[in-house]
Amino acid sequence: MKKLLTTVAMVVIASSPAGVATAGTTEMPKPNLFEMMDIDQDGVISQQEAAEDQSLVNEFTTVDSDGDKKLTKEEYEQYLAQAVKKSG
Ligand SMILES: [Ca+2]
Ligand SMILES: [Ca+2]
Repeated sequence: MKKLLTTVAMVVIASSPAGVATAGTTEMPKPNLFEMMDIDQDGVISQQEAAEDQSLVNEFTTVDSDGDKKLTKEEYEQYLAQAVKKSG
């Protein structure tokens, strides 16, 4: 009966949250992206931090709608929304 236990354990692992992530991702907001980009966690993305994302660098001035050379979460989310539209 040990074999059955092993099978059950494997099924449990397979259905853990890590496996769920691939299912049903039609329109998921990604709030963590901003935190990932904001390396020094000062609440804005500097041009240096934006260098992680080449397409963000290319559009930095466009995305930075108030022209302070920093992207707020709001500005970055607008960029993300546009990027989603483009990738269609
Ligand atoms: Ca920052
Ligand atoms: Ca700005």
